[in-house]
Amino acid sequence: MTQDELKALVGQAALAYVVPGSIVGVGTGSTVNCFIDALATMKDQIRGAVSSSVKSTERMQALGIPVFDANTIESIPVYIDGADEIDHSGCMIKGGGAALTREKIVADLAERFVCIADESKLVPVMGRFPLPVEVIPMAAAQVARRFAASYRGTATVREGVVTDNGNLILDVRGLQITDPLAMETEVNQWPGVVTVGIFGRHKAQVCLLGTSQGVKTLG
Ligand code: ABF
Repeated sequence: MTQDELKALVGQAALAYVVPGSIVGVGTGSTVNCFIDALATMKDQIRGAVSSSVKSTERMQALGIPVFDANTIESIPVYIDGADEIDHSGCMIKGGGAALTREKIVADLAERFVCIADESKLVPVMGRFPLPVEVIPMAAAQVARRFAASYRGTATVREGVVTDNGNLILDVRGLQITDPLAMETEVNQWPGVVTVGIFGRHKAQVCLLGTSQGVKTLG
């Protein structure tokens, strides 16, 4: 099966985790786009969605799915989102789509995080995918220096990208993220860091992995 077919498979499979009558937390990326398209087939069975990006909002609104302001919601049963890498404990690297901040905000509203990904995303140790970090523009150089000093990482500004929140993305290469929680906690404290793309505190409780043998459910 092609990677796109695997994404469609898990996007459809995620419908099983949608609670009828609820507001659904919706992530960002090409795999989530498959989920959004599948969700539209049951839009009359949900109240609507809360979105993690302008792109996902626009896709859902075009399909007739109501999108709610996160500030009007106290909690949601489930958040469905993709990942750039996921390890066997459910920790993830996210942010390849530059939506990591709002993704983490919506994940924080959810009782359960269901990650949907093709099998290429499952790794023993994260770090091969460059770690995205959303930063306040004036702090980009200093945060890059901190990654070099603390983790021997090489951070570069993602060219041509401004996030939905008006910030920059650093992509950090050369990392071996053996303790995701520790790195997430440390980097979060650096001045100018808005969000680090390690989802350790907000890891996935369930991962639907698209494989050539079908959907594997981890967790
Ligand atoms: C999003 O899913 C991002 O955090 C991550 O970069 C992306 C993965 O995108 P895709 O499904 O297109 O591989 O949540």
